[in-house]
Amino acid sequence: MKYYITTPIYYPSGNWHIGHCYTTVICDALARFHRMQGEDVYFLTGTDEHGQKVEKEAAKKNVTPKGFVDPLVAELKDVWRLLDISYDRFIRTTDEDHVKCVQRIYQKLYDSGDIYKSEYAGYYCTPCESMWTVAQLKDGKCPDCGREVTLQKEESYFFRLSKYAPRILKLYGDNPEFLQPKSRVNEMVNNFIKPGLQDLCVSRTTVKWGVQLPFDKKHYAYVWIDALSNYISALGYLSEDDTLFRKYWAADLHLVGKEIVRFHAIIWPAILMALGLPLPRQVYGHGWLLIGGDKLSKSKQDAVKKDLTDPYELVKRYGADAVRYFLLREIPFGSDGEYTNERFLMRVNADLANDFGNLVSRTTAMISQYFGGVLPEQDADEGVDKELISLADGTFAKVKDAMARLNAPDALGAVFALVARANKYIDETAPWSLAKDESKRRRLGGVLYRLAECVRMTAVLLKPFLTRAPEIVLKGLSCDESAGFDTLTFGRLKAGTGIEKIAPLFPRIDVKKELAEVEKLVNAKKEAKKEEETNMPTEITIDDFAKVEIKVGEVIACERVEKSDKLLHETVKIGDEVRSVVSGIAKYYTPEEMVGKKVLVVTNLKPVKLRGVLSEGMILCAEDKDGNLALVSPEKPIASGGSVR
Ligand code: ME8
Repeated sequence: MKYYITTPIYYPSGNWHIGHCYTTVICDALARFHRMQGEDVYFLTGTDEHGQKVEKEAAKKNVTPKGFVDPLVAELKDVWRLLDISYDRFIRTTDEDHVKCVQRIYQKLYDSGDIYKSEYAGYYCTPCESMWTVAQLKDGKCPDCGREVTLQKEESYFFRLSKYAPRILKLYGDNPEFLQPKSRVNEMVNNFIKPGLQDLCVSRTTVKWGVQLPFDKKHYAYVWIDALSNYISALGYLSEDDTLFRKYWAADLHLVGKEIVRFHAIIWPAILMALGLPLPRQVYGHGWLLIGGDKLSKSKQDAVKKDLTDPYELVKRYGADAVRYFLLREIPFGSDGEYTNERFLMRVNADLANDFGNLVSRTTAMISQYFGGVLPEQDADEGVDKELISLADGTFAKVKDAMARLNAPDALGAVFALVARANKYIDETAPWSLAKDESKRRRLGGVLYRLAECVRMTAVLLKPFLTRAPEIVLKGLSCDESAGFDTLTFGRLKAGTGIEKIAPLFPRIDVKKELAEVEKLVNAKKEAKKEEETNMPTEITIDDFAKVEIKVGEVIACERVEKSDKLLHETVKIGDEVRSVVSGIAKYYTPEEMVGKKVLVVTNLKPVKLRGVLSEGMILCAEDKDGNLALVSPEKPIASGGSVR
């Protein structure tokens, strides 16, 4: 069986935060789970790089859009590497095969009449890359993010979205699995479909950082059509080699944040219908990580004072398993969840360091202490043993059921119920007391055998969720680290197996102390960033620069300004005009040296009087950090009055 799962493709925004990791970590756990079930999994993620936002940011930084996004994409890949994200392809919308595919999709839709030419007037939200009608605006601002929108009018191509409204409604009705959780269906129907779906503007002439339309080179693809197409372009749809497409399409799951359900549950199925392709089995709109009640976002992140949101730092301090575990366990699936470092640390401490870590280290330490690191034999089961064994045997079914509902918190809840039961079993059986009585040695062996089995089964069950600890545990139990779900029956460990004493897997964190340290770190980082920003030259646009008028002048007379040891008074000929200019260069040039020099003069400064002398311009000089000063002059002879560009 195949399983095709996708994350949304990320805007290369930089400032990556823990909220960004949410969708991808869940997808990774699902991909790993299905692989372990023996399915043929294809897991896709990537970046959404075109559009006005990138075009503008790159222009501000004076780099090409590609030059702007490349380092941000490299950073994101690094985050995924740190979190052990096991994607099969990382697609970039700037990849050549993707661009070609988008062009072919447009051509196909144009040829079939689903794309037509008309004129667009609407309100555009650049950060969201979304177009809105006036009726959709909220207090004149973007209804999604509340920011300013700009009125845009242009000749555009449109996709016949309205035509597909009845089929989309029927899709929701006939197939409740298509869009989950259920509440999102009502949202789509009431907010978007019922008020009337408009045809969608799918081209731009003003934004050039995008995919050029094959049938009209003035036009570039609307970023959302470009972006959504990644789910099929990555598989080679409409390419010379579409083997992957034939094998994996349709997607089994598009997991997305709830704010982009609209694109995935209305526009995307309509495009697929128009292309005559099968529809994804499911679109799931998950909730958000909140901070102080709001969605954790790039802009919000700058206001965070206490909490560490940077995935690099979090992985560096607590490890990939801890970050993955928190994301998978703490946020109720389908809802929003508040993120704080305190919640993070409490969760990791309680479940990983205390419950799981303790079970592993106590069990292996006792086998090492009482049996020299050799697994004893299981004795006849008593009532308390039977209860533990039946829980261990039944846990996989619960995990499987939860994962079928995509519910990692429930799946982990089931695994940790087994961990808790095994810890309780240690207290109930008190192996340290059994060890004191030689006649109970067989019973002691049986107890430790059962505990070792629980540890082994827990490690296998945790493999889709954690990527480091299960391997260490399985190695310590002399088990094959690639052990799959088929090993999840109690009693598979052989007596006589060598068992290593496993060191604590997760350090226990002193939460109070750690929170104080984290707060210091967050503030130090903020200060460093602020300093970097204030040291950066303020950026101006080319239009700002164009406001400054600079001309070539010739100094025809010069004298010292009375009672000043700094100022010289020059008479400068600029073309046909003669101007009086005062400059603070008396320490560097004598009046005699100045006469006859060609200089550059800022000519549109407001005139001022300095020491009573009129100054109608400014002579440009260069100054180094040692305080040397030199006039700036044209490098070749050039007539006075010439302008500087
Ligand atoms: O939307 N909590 O990209 P994106 C949970 N390029 N999830 C969060 C989050 C938070 N605080 N912040 C972000 C885009 N995410 C488009 C997608 S797909 C054809 C185009 C999640 O970089 C967000 O919900 O804004 C989404 O699933 C993912 O990060 C990428 O968001």
